[in-house]
Amino acid sequence: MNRPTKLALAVAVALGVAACGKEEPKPAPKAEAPAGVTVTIAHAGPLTGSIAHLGKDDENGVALAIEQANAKKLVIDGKPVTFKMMSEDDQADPKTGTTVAQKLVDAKVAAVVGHLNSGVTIPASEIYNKAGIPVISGSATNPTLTERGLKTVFRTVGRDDQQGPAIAAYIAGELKGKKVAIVDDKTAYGEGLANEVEKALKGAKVAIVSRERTTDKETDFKAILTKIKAKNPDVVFHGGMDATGGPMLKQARELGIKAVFAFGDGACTDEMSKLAGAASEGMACSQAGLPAVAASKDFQDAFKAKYGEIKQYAPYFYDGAMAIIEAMKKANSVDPAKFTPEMFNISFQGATGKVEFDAKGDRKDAEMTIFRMGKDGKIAPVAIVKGGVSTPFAPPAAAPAPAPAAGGAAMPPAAPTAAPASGAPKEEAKKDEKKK
Ligand code: ABU
Repeated sequence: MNRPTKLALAVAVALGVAACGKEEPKPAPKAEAPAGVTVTIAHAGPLTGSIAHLGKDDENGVALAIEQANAKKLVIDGKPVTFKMMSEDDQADPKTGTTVAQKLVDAKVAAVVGHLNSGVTIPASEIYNKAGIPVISGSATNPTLTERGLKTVFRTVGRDDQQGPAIAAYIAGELKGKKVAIVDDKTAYGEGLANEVEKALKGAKVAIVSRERTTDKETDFKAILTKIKAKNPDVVFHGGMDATGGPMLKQARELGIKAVFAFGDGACTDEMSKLAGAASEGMACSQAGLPAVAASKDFQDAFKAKYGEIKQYAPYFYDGAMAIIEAMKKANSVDPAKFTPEMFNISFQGATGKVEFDAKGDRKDAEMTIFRMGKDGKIAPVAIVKGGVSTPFAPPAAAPAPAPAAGGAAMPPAAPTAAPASGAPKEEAKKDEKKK
């Protein structure tokens, strides 16, 4: 095409467009995706110090719950929700715990899964309650936590007034304790549980020959152990964590104390065999919930693949985070003022069984487990105590196969006639004198 012809064509096209008043067609506007929201769920617990191994386990449980919830791409109130975790170290210290609580409130987290220690969770929960933020612990067992009428406080484990009678019945029954020495670490958990055990043992006409006190920071127990040795008890109960329980048990054997040692959940860990060595073999302990080996297979597989062995409370912290998310779904809101009341109405199959809360915020139908430490340095469940009834624990493989439930049902305990766990002492099903 020569130049004049090209020019004429361009002019003609321009005139044509102008005459029709038309422009180049634009692509049709896309439907706008609703803006997503990011919701922060906090974890708080001891991430440094002598029980950091337990705090980290809890944090991992919360992280796994959040990761799985995000994978489901939840939509709440019409908006895609992304959860993120903010985790803070309370150093197992009540004062640091309240500072952490204020920090989390100021950060406007939607909920807190924590703390580990009763003595930290109780004061911290006052701060969360004032701010209208729910808090749920997977380990704090002191009854006071849920006895103050606060409608924002929950726990996925049982209480020490359930756990104390359970381990006391084991001490009086299976261990045939006639003379028992009791020690506590002066924390809300340790002292409270020791008091419950003492009360239940006295009710069973067992003599308390010594009542000693230490602290959760102590490392040398020789002075109190020397006093205990003079009383020649057949069982020693310590209300404290594994960080004190392990060294105490080791030092007791070094002093020639032959009594069986018994503990609550704070010292009911495999860590005891690392801290006490061979002295830990045969120790008895209780947990205020089902053992980790009875947690749902889905949970165990996912947790172990990512974090390794479950140390203690991870399934309970996982269920704590799941409970918060369930309440948000039920309320169709991520606003704590709207979803917190729904915590009392949720019901779901968690890693630790059916999760429901009573009017106080306590776990409904909490089950207590009794363990013994084996030669292999691992605690093995020997009995489940529920509603005051003790049933021998059967490993999940021996239990009747449950119908699979969404989220993975926890394995039920064996029927009362089932065989005891291998290597565990023989256990007879029996009724506790006190039904809780
Ligand atoms: N339940 C034992 C450890 C946590 C606490 O209650 O302090």
